[in-house]
Formats: sequence, C-alpha cells, structure tokens
Amino acid sequence: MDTLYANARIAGTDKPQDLLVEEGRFTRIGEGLARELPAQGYDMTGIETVDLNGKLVCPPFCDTHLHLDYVFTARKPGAANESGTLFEGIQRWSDTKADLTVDEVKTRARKAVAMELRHGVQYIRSHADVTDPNLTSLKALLELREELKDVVTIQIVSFPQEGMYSYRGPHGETGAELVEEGLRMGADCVGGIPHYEACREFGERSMHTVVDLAVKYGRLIDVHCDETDDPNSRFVELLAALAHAEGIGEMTTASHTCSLGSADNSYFFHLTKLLKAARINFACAPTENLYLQGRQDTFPKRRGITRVKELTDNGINVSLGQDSMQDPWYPLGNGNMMIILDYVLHLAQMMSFAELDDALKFPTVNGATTMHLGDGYGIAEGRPANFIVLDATTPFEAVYERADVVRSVRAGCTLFTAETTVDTDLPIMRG
Ligand code: 17E
Ligand code: FE2
Repeated sequence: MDTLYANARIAGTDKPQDLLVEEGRFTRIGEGLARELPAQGYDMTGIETVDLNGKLVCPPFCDTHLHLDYVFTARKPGAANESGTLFEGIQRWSDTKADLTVDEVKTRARKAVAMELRHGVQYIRSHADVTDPNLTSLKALLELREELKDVVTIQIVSFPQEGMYSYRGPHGETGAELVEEGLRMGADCVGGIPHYEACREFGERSMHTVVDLAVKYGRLIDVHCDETDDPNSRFVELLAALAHAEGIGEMTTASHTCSLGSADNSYFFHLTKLLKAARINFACAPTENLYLQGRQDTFPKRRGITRVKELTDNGINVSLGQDSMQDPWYPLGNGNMMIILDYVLHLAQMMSFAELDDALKFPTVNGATTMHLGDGYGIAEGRPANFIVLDATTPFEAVYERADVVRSVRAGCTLFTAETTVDTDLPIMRG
C-alpha cells in the first residue's frame, strides 16, 4: 500500500513534514507534499493519506542486546537466582537448560519479539548460547530470524555463555569450537565472555579467538566484556586493540563493560585514546546491570553500568539493550526501550537539556551504528520505509513523557497502530 504520511514531526526540522512511501520506500520527504504533489500533477491514485497530527516520527528502535533464548525461563523449577548475581544466573541457566527444544525456544522467543515490536523495536541483536552440544538455542533463533525477517531484523551472536575455554561438552568439545560451529551455521556475530573464563590468560586467549574467527568468517563481533565490578577485569582493552589491528573496530561491540564503572580515572583516560582510535561500539544494559552488579558491595554500592556519559562525550558509540525478559538473571524486562533509556539517563547523569534533546539517539541511530545497518536505516529518501511514531511532538517531550509508540511501519506496511495490537495476520503470531 502506497501512503502519504502527512504532518510528521521529524527531529531537526521546524515545520511538519510529509513522507511519501511507495513500494516500501521513502520516495519524497518534505513540507507540504500533501498540497504540492497533486498541484504538480503527481498521480495520487492508490495513495492513501494518513495524518500523523504533528507527532514525532523517528527510525525504529534497535534493541542491541537481548537473549531471546532465555526469555520467560525465570519461573522454571531450579532457575531462581537467590543471590541476584550474574554468576548465579549463569549457574542456574546451566542447571536448567538441558530440556530445551527448538519449538519451545521459538515459542518463548516469538512472544518476546512480539512485545518488542509492540514497543517500536524492529532491530534486535540476540545472543544464542552455543555452550550446548545440540546447539538448540542457535537452531531455534536461526529459524526465527528467517521466519520473522519481514517484521523484524534479528542478528544472532554465537555466544559461549559458559566460556570458550572453561566449557567442555560431553564429547570434549570446547566452547570455542561450538562458537565456530555456530558461525558455520549462519550466526551473524562472534561472541565471548572473557571475565567468566577460569583465569585471565584464558580470557585473553578467548579475545584472540574471537577476533580471529571474525576475520576468518567475515562476521561482526559482540563480546560480553567485563560484566563485573572488578576494576581489574580489563578485557575491553585487548578486544579493542586486536580489533583495531585487524581494521574491524567499527564491526566490534563490547557489551556490558561494567568494570569501567569501577575503574579509576587515570586508566580510563589512557583507554579512551585506544577506544577513539579503534571506534568500537558499546552496548549497555542498564536495568540488568543495576540489578546484578554491586552485589558484593555493602555501602557505598556501585551502580553497575559502564561510563555511558564519558564514552559519549568522547564520541564513542553507545547503544542500549533490554538483555533479559524474565530469565535467571532478571525477573522483569518488557522490551520497552523508553524505560531502558530513562534508566540510563539517570544512572549516567545525562540530563543537561542538550543531552535530553539528543537522548533518542541511544535507542535509534546509535543502535543502528552498533548493528552496522548502514543505508538500510533512517528517515531519508530512497531508504526502506521503516519508522515509528511516538506519542509526543518533540524529542524532549518523548523522553519526558516516556512516550508510547503509537505506530510502527516496516517497508511501508503498518505493523500496528495505537488502536491495534500486533497484527494477528503477521507471521509472528502463527506457528
Ligand atoms: N548472560 C550474561 O552473561 N549476562 C547477562 N547479563 C545475561 C545473560 C542476562
Ligand atoms: Fe547479556
């Protein structure tokens, strides 16, 4: 369906804009098109007009860090995380993951995707735990990536939750071998978890393996990196240096990096030079890490998140992730990126008016940078007509009100409007 979306507010423009969408792409964007096009004799037959009443249009949200294979497992017998730590979460998942099946993972993940979609997300980077000799999570998410590609772009990380060198499968397979198998099967990104390896040397070796595999298979990198309050966990520097040496810094993401929240300033000052040169991305999961970190602290208690403000001020890309939805790590999480954004602005103390006016970049363009979406993303003529409408008229108001997403459009097709739930004809609701 070709559509003229009239009266859209787009950040950075003073006057309402009209967006013409034909064959799934933006073909014209400008002021007053609803008047001008017919006056210019443009053939408007078959073009429906939708009045957006001055509401804010922005590119879809990107959830750059989610574990779709873990969602809604928090209430499984044996999954309860009593200490609330990351490491007990990993243990509980390990203890309870033997009974996964492809169908059951897909059913849970499909529900999570529907929730994310309803909050305006159209791009998700999901980890798939490959420390499992059957690779059940990965098989399920590969199928789902294909089945749902018309409504959501899913990138999959071949992620060794139990370590590349700490994990041994029943036939002696290492986590590293399983990560590589995951790449051969079609995962988009190489994962790692150096802070979980048995010793620093294994963690360092895993960073070499991650970068080697990314080069060998031509994939992106997304490492769970330094997800600990321990300021001596400094794998991010090795990851950045190795990726930079291979010229793939921009294809690399360090997720979590909580230890930077505990590192001293002189170390961070030195590291910043490398990060700026390497141009790696950071993905922050503020709600989970606020909950999981600081658990060995009494008071003062650390906040757990990486240095979002300082990285941003140095021109280093930071994007956001929901990370968990009711899993052994975190009992909440509903895919609402406006909540995630709200937390990060508080935790990182980013509330100058300039920062607030610019804050929507975190779940949008910064996410697209992390995911390397390139020209496939953004509100511009010639690009796919993927966008959301927020119940606000300015970026500040959207952040201030934690605005609802009232419409989501993908390749010119409406996924939902405020009056509807996710369209039941979408493939996501079947199967
Ligand atoms: N696994 C992990 O290593 N870290 C996390 N925050 C979650 C899963 C949710
Ligand atoms: Fe994670």
